[in-house]
Amino acid sequence: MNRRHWLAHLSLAGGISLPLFSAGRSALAWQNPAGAPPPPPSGGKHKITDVCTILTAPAGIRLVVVKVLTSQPGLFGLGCATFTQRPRVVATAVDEYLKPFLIGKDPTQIEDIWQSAWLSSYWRNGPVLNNALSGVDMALWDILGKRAGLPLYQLFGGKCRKAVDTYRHARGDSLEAVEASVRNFQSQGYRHIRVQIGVPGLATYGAGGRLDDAAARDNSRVETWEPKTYCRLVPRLFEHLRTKLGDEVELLHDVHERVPPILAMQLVKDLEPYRPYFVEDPFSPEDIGYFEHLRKATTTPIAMGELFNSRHEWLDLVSRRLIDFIRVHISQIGGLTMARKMAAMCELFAVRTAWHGPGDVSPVGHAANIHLDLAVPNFGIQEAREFSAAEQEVFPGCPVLKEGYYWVGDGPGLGIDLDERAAAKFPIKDDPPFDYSWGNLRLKDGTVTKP
Ligand code: GCO
Ligand code: MG
Repeated sequence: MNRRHWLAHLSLAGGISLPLFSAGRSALAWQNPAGAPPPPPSGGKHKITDVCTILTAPAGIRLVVVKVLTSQPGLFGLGCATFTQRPRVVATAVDEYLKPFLIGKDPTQIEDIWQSAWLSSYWRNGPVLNNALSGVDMALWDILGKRAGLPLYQLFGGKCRKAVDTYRHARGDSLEAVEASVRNFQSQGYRHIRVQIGVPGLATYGAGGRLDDAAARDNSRVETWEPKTYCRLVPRLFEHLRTKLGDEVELLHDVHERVPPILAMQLVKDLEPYRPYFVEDPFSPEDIGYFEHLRKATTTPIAMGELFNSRHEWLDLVSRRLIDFIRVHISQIGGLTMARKMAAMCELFAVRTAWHGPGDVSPVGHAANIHLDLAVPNFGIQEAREFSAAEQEVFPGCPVLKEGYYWVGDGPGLGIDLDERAAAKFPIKDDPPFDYSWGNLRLKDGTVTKP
């Protein structure tokens, strides 16, 4: 078989991890009758010629997008590498470290590039390096799809569903305000709605923050939080919503890890009679040992994972069936290559996917989420958001929301573009260089607490 056919075989494999290069000669005989050694992993005709990051904030949130260019004129890929709290560090990891490692390599060798880039820093698994790797990884999948002329969901095995069911965020400062917000989403066709209620006088996650001292220096503006009132209020919110809205609507809630574990256990138990679709992040990654106790205490479905980086954080939770939804930020775990493996493993343990999809996932990252959502059998739900006019200008081909479902086009690859000129109109703000509210949430006595 000549070299061209060899490459065609690789493309057809669509990135499926066939052990082509580790197999012995006899295993390869059917493909390579002449007995010539297979080309090395970087032996393809097309090469990576450049890798760069684009930092942009069309919706005011700092986004990091990676672009991988190839020797084939006009063929490039895009990937999301957004770690909004530290965007410039990710850009450095891509521009200064991954780029030189990747130039000249074959962009179709996605698995090999993932494995080697991951090991290329020796120390691995952090949010910076994983996001950088993800930007490259998604871009390589995008390139593969464009070369094949197929949308990514097709390369992942084809659609398991017509579109992707989503949830949106309802919020308010009173029971009635949250109810009105839920009704508003229902009237737009949403069936799943996350509900968050503000605790009067406290900076409550998901319900509008309260800055205590707007006159203070940026880096010392404290927000105040105490968990007990919140833990009493949320079950009352669910009771109110079930009474007013009935049983059909699926209600979700995000604890955002900001409650001491034993209070979170009580809260999740107290919500059980109102049948939440899931309760998210009841514990922080540091308190992971509590999940087995929670499982014994309640049948409320649990979603977890947006802060996870490493497989060591989720393997045990999944294989011991301690959670129901895996909710990682795909770029945080290293991109689509790792997320596909995670989804496959979760499928075997009846854990469903609910990829993280807030404002600090770029439209490119949302497109990646959706392609995977379409193709995995164990899809659960997708956190969604509307894209502003500015975002649509910067990212032509943004996913579309219709009647509560996310849709992507059937263009090749991720099916989304980046207009670099438009992106330049929305530079990321360096003053202040990041959002100081992280790390400044404190209890009334001044003790710092999880955000
Ligand atoms: C969610 C999240 C986010 C995070 C944010 C941090 O469930 O959507 O908890 O809103 O707070 O992504 O940067
Ligand atoms: Mg969350």
